[in-house]
Order: sequence, then structure tokens, then C-alpha cells
Amino acid sequence: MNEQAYLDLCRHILHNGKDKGDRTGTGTRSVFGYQMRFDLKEGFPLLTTKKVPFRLIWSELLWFIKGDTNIRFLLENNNNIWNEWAFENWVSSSKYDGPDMSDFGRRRLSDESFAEDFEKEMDRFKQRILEDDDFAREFGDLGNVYGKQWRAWRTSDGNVIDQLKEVIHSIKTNPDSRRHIVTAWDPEDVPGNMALPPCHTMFQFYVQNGELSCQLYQRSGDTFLGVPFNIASYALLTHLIANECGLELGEFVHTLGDAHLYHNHFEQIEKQLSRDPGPLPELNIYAPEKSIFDLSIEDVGIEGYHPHPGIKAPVAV
Ligand code: UFP
Repeated sequence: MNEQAYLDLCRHILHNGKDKGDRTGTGTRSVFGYQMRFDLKEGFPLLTTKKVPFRLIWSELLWFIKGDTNIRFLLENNNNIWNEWAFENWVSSSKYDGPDMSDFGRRRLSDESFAEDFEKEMDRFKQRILEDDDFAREFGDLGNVYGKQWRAWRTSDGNVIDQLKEVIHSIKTNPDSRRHIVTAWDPEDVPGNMALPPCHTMFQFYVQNGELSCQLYQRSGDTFLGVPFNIASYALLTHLIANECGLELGEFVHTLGDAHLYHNHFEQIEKQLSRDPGPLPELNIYAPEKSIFDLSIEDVGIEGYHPHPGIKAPVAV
């Protein structure tokens, strides 16, 4: 069963991982190099041992596919997962006129009155992004994030490459090719210019017997909080590309570099591991005739998802 691959990874890290310091100072238990395989014909790999919010995964993926890098689209879809990156640009700019928000990621966790100020400022920021076009253009845009790398990679001669369109074209016209690759890792950008260098560094497609498979190389995986999202996101991308190319579903192969569990997620993962997985949901593309580039939020959904309740855990920043 597909979900077992994820649960096995968690157990493997707990029992065989080594404790290791990390950028955030939280401390992790980690292994280097691990691979999971998900047969997409067996169901959509959205975990059932805890609730994973599909609508956030889908709206973020659609945002990447559209090549959008402005959080306004996410906010319009009630998706707050990238807010803090844009907020950081706003509160550190010379135009920012509110209370000091420096180091807000850490301070909001340790200082309650600061956390209230932060929430207020964040709400004000979100409202302005939604209502003020100029403000959104200036402070809602995250620059070099996945949408840009996938759809408008800048070349040294000033052109752009639409990697997603090109890979779809190459899958359609030369399915046996071993070069169906999209990369997000740009050594020119890393590490100086980026707040969060891409975690999903590159992915490759593979066609065999009319089936489309996808493999992701993820350099760093927060196994409790991030990886369940990443699995579902790339499984969904594989569904969409298979539909676009008229192919059946193969596997999603997830290869991780530094696969870690943060020390403050151990209790949560033990709780999750004590639960029995249920049947996986089905993914539905309600508008299969539409091009991947014309999809809207309501064109995709999941059915038959009956997970155990969600489990909260602090995000390492
Ligand atoms: N992380 C994920 N998946 C993602 C993402 C981030 O697991 O899609 F964007 C986690 C991995 C790591 C942290 O714990 O976020 C990034 O930190 P670093 O850049 O130091 O690897």
C-alpha cells in the first residue's frame, strides 16, 4: 500500500537516523538519500493517517503551473503558505511604516504581545495585497520561485525558457527520451539571492508502455510537515501531465537528499505512526479536455478522502 512507503520512511529516520544540527537551530534526526515509490494507479497518495489539506496543495501547484510568482493569487484562494516570504520583503523595505517586525518568525513564537502585533500587521498586509494593485506588484511578488523557474527561466542572453511547456512537448513527441527534465536549482541564484533555495530541485518524466512516471529529487525534506505536501503535489502534477499527454498513470518516485524529522515533531509522528492507514482517495480532473495551462481551481478535486484528524506541529523557520 502506497502510504506505507511514507510511514516506513518516518520509522526509518526515527530508528536509523543520526542526530544532526541544522540551519534553524531546532535539531533534527536525519538520513541522507532515501527513495519512496507510489503507484499512482493504486489511488492518489494523500495521507490518510493525518488530514493533509488538498486545496492548499492544488492552489499552490496551479500557481506554479501558471508561472505566477505573486502571492495575490494564493490569497484569493485562501492559501497563506507563502505569505511570510512576501511579508519579509515588505517589513524590511523603506516604505514600511508599522511597528518593528524584524526576526518576526522567531519572535512570534516566544513573545505573545509581539505575536498579536504580527497578526495585525500580517492581516493589514494581506488586505493591501488583495485591494491595491500597485502594492501587490511591488510587495506581493516573490521573484525567483518555482513559477518563474518552471515557466520563465532566464537565460544568460536575456531570453526565457518555458521548461514546463518544453517538457510536455518532448513527452508528446519523443516519449522515449531520457531528457524530460525540469530544474529549479539555479547556481547563479543560490545561495546569495534567495530566502529559500528550492527544495524540489529537479524532476524527470519517464514514459513506458503508455504510462507516465515522474521522479523528484528533493534536496531537503521536513518529513513530518513538508514531505506529505510534496508527495501529493508531484503526484498531482503527474496526473495533470499524463492527462495533457494522453498517457496512463505510472509511478511517482520520490528521492530525498537530507530526509529529516525535527526533534519537536517526534511526539506527533509517533501519534501518526500509531494510526492505521485507510483507503486512498481518488483524484478527479473534472475538465480533462482543458489544457493544463487553462485549468482553474474548480477543475480538479479529490473524492473519497476520509483521513484521521490533522496533527499540529511547529514549523522550523
Ligand atoms: N521543506 C520541505 N518541503 C518543501 C519546502 C521546505 O520539506 O517543499 F519548501 C523543508 C525542508 C527543510 C526546510 O526542513 O523546509 C528548508 O530548510 P533548508 O533550506 O535549510 O533545507
